Formats: sequence, C-alpha cells, structure tokens
Amino acid sequence: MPQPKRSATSTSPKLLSSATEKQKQLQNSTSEPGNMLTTNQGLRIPDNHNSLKAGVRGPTLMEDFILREKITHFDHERIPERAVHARGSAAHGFFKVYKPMTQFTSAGFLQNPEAETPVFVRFSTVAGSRGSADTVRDVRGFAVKFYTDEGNYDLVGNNVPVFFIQDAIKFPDLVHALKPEPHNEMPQAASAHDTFWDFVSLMPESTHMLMWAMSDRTIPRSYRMMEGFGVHTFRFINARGDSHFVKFHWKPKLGVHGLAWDEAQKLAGKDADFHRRDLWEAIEQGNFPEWELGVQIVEEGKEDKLGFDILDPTKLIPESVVPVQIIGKLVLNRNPDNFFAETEQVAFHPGHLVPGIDFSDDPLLQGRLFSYTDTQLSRLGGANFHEIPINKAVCPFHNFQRDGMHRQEISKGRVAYEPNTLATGAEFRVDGGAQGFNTHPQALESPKIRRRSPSFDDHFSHATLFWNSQSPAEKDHIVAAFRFELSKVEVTDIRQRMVDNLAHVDAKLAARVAAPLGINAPDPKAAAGRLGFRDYRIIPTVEDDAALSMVAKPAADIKTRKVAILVADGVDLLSFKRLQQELLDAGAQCKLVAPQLGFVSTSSGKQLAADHTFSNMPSIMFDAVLIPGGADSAVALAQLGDAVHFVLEAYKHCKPVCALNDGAQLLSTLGFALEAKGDALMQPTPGVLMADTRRTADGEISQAFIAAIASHRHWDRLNVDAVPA
Ligand code: HDE
Repeated sequence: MPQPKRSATSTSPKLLSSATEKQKQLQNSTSEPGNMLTTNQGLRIPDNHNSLKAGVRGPTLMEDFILREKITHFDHERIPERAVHARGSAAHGFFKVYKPMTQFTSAGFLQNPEAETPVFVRFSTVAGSRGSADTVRDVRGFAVKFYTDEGNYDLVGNNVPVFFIQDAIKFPDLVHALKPEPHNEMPQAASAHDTFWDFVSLMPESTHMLMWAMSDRTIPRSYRMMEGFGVHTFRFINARGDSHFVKFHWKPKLGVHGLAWDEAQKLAGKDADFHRRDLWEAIEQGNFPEWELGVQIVEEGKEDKLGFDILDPTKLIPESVVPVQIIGKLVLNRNPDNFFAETEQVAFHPGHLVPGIDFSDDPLLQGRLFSYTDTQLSRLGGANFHEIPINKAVCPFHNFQRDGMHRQEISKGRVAYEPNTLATGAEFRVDGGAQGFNTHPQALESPKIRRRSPSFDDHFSHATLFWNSQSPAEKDHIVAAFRFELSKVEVTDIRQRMVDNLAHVDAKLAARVAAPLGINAPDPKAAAGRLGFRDYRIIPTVEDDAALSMVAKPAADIKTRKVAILVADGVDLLSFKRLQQELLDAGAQCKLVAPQLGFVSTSSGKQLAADHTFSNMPSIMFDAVLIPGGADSAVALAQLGDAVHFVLEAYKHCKPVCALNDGAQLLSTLGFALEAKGDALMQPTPGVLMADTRRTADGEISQAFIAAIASHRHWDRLNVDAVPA
C-alpha cells in the first residue's frame, strides 16, 4: 500500500503560517459572486439546471449530492418566527449623547458628546405573523441595540408607555388571548375577536393600556413618526453607586402621527409593507429618521410622592409632573444588507445591560429577564446566537463558555475554567474591578410571597388621566375603535363586561361605546362586583397631561410628506409649477398621479411624465392632494371614477386637499365651489383649500397648504361620515 506523502505544510513552518492565514481568510469570506457556483464544501458545480439522471429522460439518481445539498438547505431555510413581534423592520444608525450624564450614570455611551455609538433598531407589530400586514391596529415594538464599548445594551421598548399586565406570569395568557384563536387560526394580526376581549375584560389592570391601544397610537402613519418608551422603571447608577429611577422616551423629530382607521385597513390590503417600505425608502433617499432620547429621572426616596407605584408597568409618570430631559439623538442612516441575517436574526434582551444602568423590581420586567434568552434558544437554534454577526458585541469579549450548536469561535488552548494557572503560567482570577457590571446593592429582606402588591390596585385613574388628556377628535377615535372591536365580539356578555369596566374610566365614554353594541347601559356596580376588580383609587397628581395627546405634538415641518398631484391631459402647468417647487423646497415629496403611465400633455403642449396611476397608488398612500388647474384635465378627472374616489377618500381621511382654478370642479361632489368673484383663497372646511391662482399673491397658497400638511390630518372636518369612500 502506498504511503501517503507527508504534506508540505506539516514540515514547513513558513508554509504552515501562510496556509493558516489562507484558511482564516477563507473562513471569514462569504461566497463570492461571479459565474462560478460551488457546493457548500467548495466544489465547483458544472451545471445548475439539471439534476443527475439515468439518461436524459430517466429517473433522478440518489447519488446526486449536489441536488441533495441544495434542496436540503432550501428545506431548512425557515426558522421559527418570534412568538410575538414576528413582523418587523429594522435599520442601522448611531446614537449620540448631547451632554455627559455623569451625575446620574456611569454608562460609557452616555458620557461623550463627541462619540457615536452604533445602533440597530427593529420596529415591529406584536400580534401578527411574519408575513402579516404593517398597518393593523396593534402596539409597535421599538427595540434598540446599542453596540457600546462596554458591551451591547438593549432598550427593548414599545410605542406605548404602559403594558396590559402587571406580572410576567400573565404574559402567556395575554398573548394566547390576543393571537388568532387556536381552533381556526383567525383573525390574523387583530385584537378584534372574542378571546382577546374575554381576557382583558376580566383583567381590569389592562384598562389603561386598552385606552392607548384603541387610540391612533396603534395605527401609526410611519415608524418614523412614533414615540418609543422603555415602559418599565429602570435605574441609573453613577460612579459613586448612587441610584436614580429612570424612564426612557424616544421622541421622533417628525412628530407623532396616526392613520385613519379606514385608511389603515385598506392599506393592509393594498400595501401590506406600508411601514417597511416607508422606512426603507426614507433611508435610501437620505431622509434619515431621527429621534431624541429623553429621560424622566426620579430620585430614590422621592418616588412615593408620585401617588402610584413606580414599579407598576400599567402606570406612567406624567410629563407635567416629572419633565422629560432630552439627552441625546438617534439617527437611522443605513438599511440592512440582508433581511434574514440582520432583521430576522437580531436577538434583543432587556437583560443586555451596561454598567451604569440597572433594573427595578417591576415584576413584568423581572419576568422578561428570563424570557428573551430562552426564546432565542429555539428561535436561533442554540446557545451561540451571540456569535451571529448582528448580535456580536463590538468590544472584545471573552469567557470560558464552550461548544454548543453552531459554534463559530475556535477557542484555543486547554483552559476552559477559572481560576487557572495553565493559560499563561501565572494565576488567572477574574477581576472586573470598578469597570465590571456591579448590581446595585439594593437591600432586600422580605418573606417569600405569591401576591400582588396592594399599591398596584389602582386600575383606573391613569386610564381616566389618558382619556381626559385627549382632544375631542382623539376621543371620537377611541370610542369608534372600542365600538369596532367590540362589535366583532360575538358573545354579548363580553361586550357588556367591557363597557361595565369602562364606566370606571369615564361614564360618557362607556355610554358612547355601548350605544351601538346591542347591549345594556354600562353598569359600574356589576364591574365592581367581579373577582379581581380593584376600586382603590389614587388621588391623581394631575387631571390631564397634554403630552399624552398626539394632536399636541404636531411636526414643525412637512419633511418627507407625500403629496399627490392629480393630472390628466390638458393640465395647466403654470397653475401648480411654483407651488410644487415650494412644497419640494419645504421637504415634501410630490408625485404626479395620472390615469395611466407615460406622458401627460399640458395645456401649453409640454409633456409631463406620470409617476403613478390612480389604481397603483391610491390616496391612502399619500398625505395630501393637489388638484391643479386646466379645464380639460379637470373635466377628464371629474369623469374618471378612480380620480373622484381618490379625492373623496382623501377628504374622508381628513387629509389636506388643495384645488387650483378649474381643478376645484373635483370638489363639487363635496358641495364646494370656487366662486369667480368670491375670495381668491377659500378654506370651506379645515384642511381644504380652493384657490384662484390668478388672484392670489405669491406664496399665499403654499403657506396655507404647507401649514395644512404640517397639521397632518384635519379630524374636525365637516360631514366626513356622509362621504362614501
Ligand atoms: Fe417582549 N418578548 N415580552 N415585551 N418584546 C419578545 O423575544 C416577553 C414586553 C418587546 O424586535 C420575545 O426575541 C415577556 C414588554 C419587543 O426582536 C419574547 C413579557 C415590552 C420585542 C418576549 C414581555 C416588550 C419583544 C419574542 C412579559 C415593552 C421584539 C421574540 C413579561 C417594554 C424585539 C423575542 C425584536 C419580543 C417576551 C413584555 C417589548 C417571547 C415574557 C412590556 C419590542 O421573549
């Protein structure tokens, strides 16, 4: 038998090192594009169109390891989706603190205003599956991973500052009630069904969160226009070891805006990726979304003055009681390269902390600390998910954990324990010192007990505070949302139980919700008689708080707002050219929507390229509508059902509509007309402008239209319910 030749590498140290280098290099490289394909073992594939067969018309052979490798990999492409927050979109960016926060926290990334900390942010819905629609009524996740020099810090929050339940042990029940019903897997991504309302109507602690869930917060216009909240109370710990309680807030630069409910439902069908696309396109266009980080800081010992338990995640600290200090900014400026590798495989965890930040004893937070690692074990297939590039810390990390599924690191040497002397010859013992993470030495001495603190018993006063803080239009939307959801509940007792609970928030709210539901008038006594009901009421420190209203947070500008310009042959370019430029200058995006793609001829014989058609970009995909002048164009549009519907729908969704000269004909179905001798610029109802461009001064129309767009929606508009769209 021939002896195998001794390989050159085993005899030559020089060759050994270059081979090792080559191996390292190759291990780090990903598959290279080009005309060449290989198997996962690096074998060149001669033909990627035909499997190996016994003759050109014969059966496929088992032997075809190339086919089997390809199909096997494909068969295992899917991983379990997240149990909650399965549907998400993410982006890279950076965080920068405005001033050193040394007084409160030793966290390194909160000290140096010159330093940028890389972040990865994932937004999500909670209830739906990975392929569900973006614009459903649901709370949004707002999870931020900071890749700091001291390790990864995750702020895993939502776009609502409170939660449904007070104790983690109720989370599986809540999620089972919310998810599609188990016998028929319906409805997808919706809370409007019996099991959800059955559960929450029996859990009065959820009432405050339900008020938020039924508000326009849960149908955001864009991820870029949502607030974010850490929800729980955390601690800041400074270098001296002093602890302050802290609540985290993200404030979007573009203001906080919602969709109309009818619009949200239609969008779910017409563009299920509406929020994903919006975030992606904004970043691709260089319109990087920004938020400011705010903190509410409460000195330890002063929390009792708040009048409620700071550990209760169904309560919030009103901003009028403890103002939000703005301490830094977050900018998202890069889309992921690969959805699966980054957005899908990112693993957040409220327990990913850095020195200077610590937990409170909020029992919901404490339960989360177990859940997030546990879920990744099945989702990402083992204990080494921290080695996946998107999850990897950017600072050096080292410990003696070893092996496990999909291990990437090739740990060297024989020492995998501490203390040891064999690693370097000297004694090695861990000494993280002052820089290590030291848990705040909070004193604890209590009996073990399985009971809720009586200080968590107030289930209603913050729901009332939220209700009192809403504008009349926002109150209308909340009532409408409760009515919609409860009208989908088949069991009348559940509807009744819910409105009985609502009577403890506000009698008028409950009566309005109950009116069209075919049930009795709300009965607060019936609610109070039920198991689990607590009628302990704190004396609220404030009756209302403007910061809880979305309307109270308009954007200062109209950056990235989408304006549809409706055009057909004969459109008068002169009537809108200047206004279009002024909108663009103000940061808005203008798109020409026409009966068909290709070119539209203007009244002066020019050709304008249409961006969209009425059917491929309906009004729900825009923030505002501009109807230019031009007699022929106006007549053509008025005769086109899709164009008329476009305008009516935008009107119904309370969007700004501006009609110029002959274009005003499109508003005639709404009963509005531009009088030749009347005012040159009319506003017959909020956010509807009609103008004769020949009689208005330069800039007059654009000023009014830009202000109308900045107000976002004109919820107090006339006769909206009468408009069929
Ligand atoms: Fe989560 N949550 N959660 N959650 N959560 C998950 O972790 C859980 C809660 C939040 O984009 C899961 O990796 C428990 C509150 C966000 O990847 C899971 C409890 C808040 C995301 C989990 C809560 C959140 C999750 C599913 C009650 C707001 C998506 C997949 C004790 C402060 C993160 C995963 C992303 C995801 C458990 C309550 C926010 C199962 C047990 C309160 C934004 O581990």
